[in-house]
Amino acid sequence: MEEELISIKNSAIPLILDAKEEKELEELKLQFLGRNGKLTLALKKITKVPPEKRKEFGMLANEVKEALEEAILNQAKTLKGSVKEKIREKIDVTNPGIKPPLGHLHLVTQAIDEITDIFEKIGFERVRYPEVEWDWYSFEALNFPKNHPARDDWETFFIKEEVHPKYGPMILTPHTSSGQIREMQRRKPPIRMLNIAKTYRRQSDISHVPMFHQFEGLVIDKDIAITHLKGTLDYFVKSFFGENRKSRIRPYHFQFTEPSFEVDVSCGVCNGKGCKVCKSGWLELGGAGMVHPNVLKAGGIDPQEYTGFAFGFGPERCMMMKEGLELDDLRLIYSNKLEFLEQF
Ligand code: FA5
Repeated sequence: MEEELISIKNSAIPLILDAKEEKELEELKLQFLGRNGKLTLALKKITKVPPEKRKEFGMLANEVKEALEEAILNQAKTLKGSVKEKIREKIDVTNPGIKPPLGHLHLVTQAIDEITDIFEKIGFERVRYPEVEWDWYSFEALNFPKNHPARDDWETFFIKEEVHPKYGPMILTPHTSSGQIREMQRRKPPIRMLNIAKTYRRQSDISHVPMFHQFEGLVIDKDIAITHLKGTLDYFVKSFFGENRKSRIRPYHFQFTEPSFEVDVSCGVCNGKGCKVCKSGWLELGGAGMVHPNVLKAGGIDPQEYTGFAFGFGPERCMMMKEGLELDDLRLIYSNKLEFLEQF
């Protein structure tokens, strides 16, 4: 029986040293040391060895087992080394490496950064308020009575949550105007707020995305008038779109501003004369107006003492107008298509 152990050792070692691949080595390991391997089966025969010889048999068995394991380990190291050597032979280490491709900021992030810089220069402070908001901040405090039909224009996503006795249902902010009230609650005038945030509406078509951004400006101080609003809009339009561009305000209706306006920027192609791109000479930017006295009251500010203006635009649309982009589908902006994104 001892001879059997020695013969296993003598046959296994040359095979191990001859193995050319790791797989072959694995197979040899199984063949000799596996559960039904030759050595394992031979060891089981220890019960047949006379008791006085068992110790000696055991020692020899261990010796053979260790020898095989060590040979396998060494051969594995040798094989790894030779693989590395082969790779080294193929690679010319003096060649310059391949640079991993570098990404860049998304075009909407670029627009947001630029807009922030423009407004910070004239003292606006960028703030952020919750994306998941109470109905009260988005509607009621903004002078929309409960069940007012104008609420339908902000096609709102509702969160399945308990309705708050004062603040009503929980929603995803459909516009950044909710930040007006939060800002008034946070500090006393003078206020110059720039609230840029994600906004959500149940809209998805070629000119609407369900998640977009808005930037909301709010200025509250003593004697703030429409001229301040118009001056701010002109400053923004010239800084963002170019020195030769103009802004225009048209009468409109929002619940939370009085008077309210729609804001346009003169077309960059025809400079306000009217062309194929714009038709009227103007492109629509967003909404604006003088803060409604009821909104000031809801924010804890005395409308007898203070007045203010607000505006809310979409950076996605601003970016498209600036770049002169005529996207067939606005949803492309958030499609993660590299061919599109790499252009900006
Ligand atoms: C508002 O949301 C008002 N809160 C704006 C405002 C603020 C008025 C302060 C007065 C004072 P409106 O629903 O028009 O207004 O949205 C403003 C801008 O958001 C639009 O001009 C557009 O640029 C952008 N916008 C609205 N819905 C979408 C949408 N689904 N996808 C992409 N952009 C959108």
